[in-house]
Amino acid sequence: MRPRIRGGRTTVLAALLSLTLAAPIAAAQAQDAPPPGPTAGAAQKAELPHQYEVTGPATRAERTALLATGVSIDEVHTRAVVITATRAQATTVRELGYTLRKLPAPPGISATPHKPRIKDFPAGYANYHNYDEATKEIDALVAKYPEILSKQVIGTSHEGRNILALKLSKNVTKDEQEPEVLFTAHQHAREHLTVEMSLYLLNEFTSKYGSDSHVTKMLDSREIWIIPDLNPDGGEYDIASGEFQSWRKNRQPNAGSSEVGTDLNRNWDFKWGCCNGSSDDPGDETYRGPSAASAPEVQVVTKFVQGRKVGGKQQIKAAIDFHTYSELVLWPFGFTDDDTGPGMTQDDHDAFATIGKNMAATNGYTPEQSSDLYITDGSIDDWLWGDQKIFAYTFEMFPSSFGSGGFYPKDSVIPKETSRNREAVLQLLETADCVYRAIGKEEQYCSGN
Ligand code: 0X9
Ligand code: CA
Ligand code: ZN
Repeated sequence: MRPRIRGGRTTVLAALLSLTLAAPIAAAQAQDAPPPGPTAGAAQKAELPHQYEVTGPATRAERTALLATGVSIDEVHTRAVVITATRAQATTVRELGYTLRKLPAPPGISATPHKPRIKDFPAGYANYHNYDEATKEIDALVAKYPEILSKQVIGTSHEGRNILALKLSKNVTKDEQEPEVLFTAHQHAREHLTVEMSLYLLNEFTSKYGSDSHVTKMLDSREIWIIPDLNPDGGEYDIASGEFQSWRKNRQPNAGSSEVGTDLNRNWDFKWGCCNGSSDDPGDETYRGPSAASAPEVQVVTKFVQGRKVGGKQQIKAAIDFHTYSELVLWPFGFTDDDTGPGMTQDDHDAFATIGKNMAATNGYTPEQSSDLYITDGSIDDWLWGDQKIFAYTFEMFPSSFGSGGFYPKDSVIPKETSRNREAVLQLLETADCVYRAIGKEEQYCSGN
């Protein structure tokens, strides 16, 4: 067991600690704590995880080994990574012999310390949509475009927020025999730009239908599903205090632990927990949960996707799950370094890589297999492909690095960085009727359709 400062301790316990241990905690903070923000005087505040630049890890094996300390890897460079870690985890990583540099904390609001929870984005981020704002915008679009956009509540989050699936298609109320394509976003709480990506697609596909020929063609011949917010509880928690929490997981409590949350992108029921690509410790950033699909949010989307099987045939052909950051187009598998193997033929791999590279050519992202970064098990794209045979990609959106805003770029980037993926999304929609056309094997794989 390695020592760790628990981030999720109760206020009462923390207040008690601050009474009995005020001096040692103050001393520790003087050494290693982030610069005091506007509310840093509140001693009862739980420790926030923090980002560090780690110099040393240079191979995917070294990066995967680093994950065993419980951190998340947020950025990968040739001989360095950026991680999110607690103070104790940072110490453990230093003990591995790596050099750590603490990065500046994300911004907060310049509000009065005693102001109660404000539940919204701080200054410079006002154009990001919190959960209520996103819901209102979606409802307004559904009201305005009822012929091509419909909304259903497919379930609820741990805290009871609605998880939505939006369908975009001509004759939207009918289930037509058309290739279906799924876009999901916001598994990770702090990756708020991905909700904006969902809203961009909803706005673009509704407002341009009938005027933009490519958009029109896709709505006429495809059924597009958008699940705009997979982790509404985490997203709201991340902004609720007015100071970003760098929160990653959902907000589900863990039995027998004061630590909150499961990493949704380690909780999917395919090779769950198989391969050192996730953690069994509830305090860790990549905690996989007590069992596969234990998170209600993962269950809701799992059932939804399974429900798209008609006559035993999965209607969803392709998918993108949006994350931030690093500007990457990733394809399965994440659980293994192997390019091919059981469940991934050479043709599958070649189609994945070709379509991935074609999409990346439109947005300037870097295309690669997801395990080139580090091993992940229980990720959504591995499940969508491994279990459902859906051509599933992960996009890591803007920025490319911490220096350009990391998880918290200002709202001024939203229009550019969401529309940046327009062509990639249209390409995937276009190719969804036969992904093997990308490698010239339409005849072999798709003639029976
Ligand atoms: O670790 C993750 O879940 C993703 N990175 S993030 O910084 N958004 O947390 C990357 C996942 C890569 N692996 C797969 N897509 N399988
Ligand atoms: Ca259909
Ligand atoms: Zn993510």
